[in-house]
Amino acid sequence: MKCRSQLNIPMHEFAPGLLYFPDFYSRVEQETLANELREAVKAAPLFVPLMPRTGKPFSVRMTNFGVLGWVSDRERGYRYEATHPYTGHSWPAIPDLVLRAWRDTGGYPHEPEACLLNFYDVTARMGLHQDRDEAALDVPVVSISLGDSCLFRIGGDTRGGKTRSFKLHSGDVLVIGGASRLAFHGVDKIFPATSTLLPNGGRINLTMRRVNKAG
Ligand code: MD3
Ligand code: FE
Repeated sequence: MKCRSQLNIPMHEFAPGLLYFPDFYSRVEQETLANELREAVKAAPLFVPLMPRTGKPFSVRMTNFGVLGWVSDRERGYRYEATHPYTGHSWPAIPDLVLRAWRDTGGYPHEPEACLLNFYDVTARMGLHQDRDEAALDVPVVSISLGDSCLFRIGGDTRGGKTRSFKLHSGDVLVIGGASRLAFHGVDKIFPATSTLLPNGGRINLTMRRVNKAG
């Protein structure tokens, strides 16, 4: 397997375990990705997850690819499921071009089980949260941004601590592992009309994860 040091991909370490790969995907690759995602979303339509207990809807719409997908509803809360909550079908496969980011940046020798797609219209946000629904908390999360730029915020392992903000742009890849894996993070703002990739605007974020240990 070729690792990042053999591929000479520019990278900045924003914080321990938080690796930033600006413009990982070229414009042509981003267009291919957007077209592949459009097809996959026809098979696994975007849905609005609901908060556990309160049933409050997320402002972000979601779907998933891979063996397992992240879902949430009022009664059963956050969890990974093998099938789409409305169609009942297995999630579509993770596109190869998406897997390339995992293989070239994540430094983990096994394939991801889950790929969550978050779609933000220009008014959507994601509040500060930790990602801890995975048993494999030692494996990095690999995130791909497409479409309009956003303001991403990340803090430490406790709520209410100091946070830092970064802009993420279309084609960028972020790897979150090590000391950053349990950091609180969120998306404060989408910057409208900052990309021409998605004809109707908005932002797509893909996050690939290992859910279960080993394998
Ligand atoms: C930092 N997504 O899906 S991606 C999520 O842009 C999520 O849609 C955001 O937070 C988005 O859970 C942020 C970057 C990211 C992903 C996972 C992380 C940052 C993270 C896990 C731990 C710490
Ligand atoms: Fe998250």
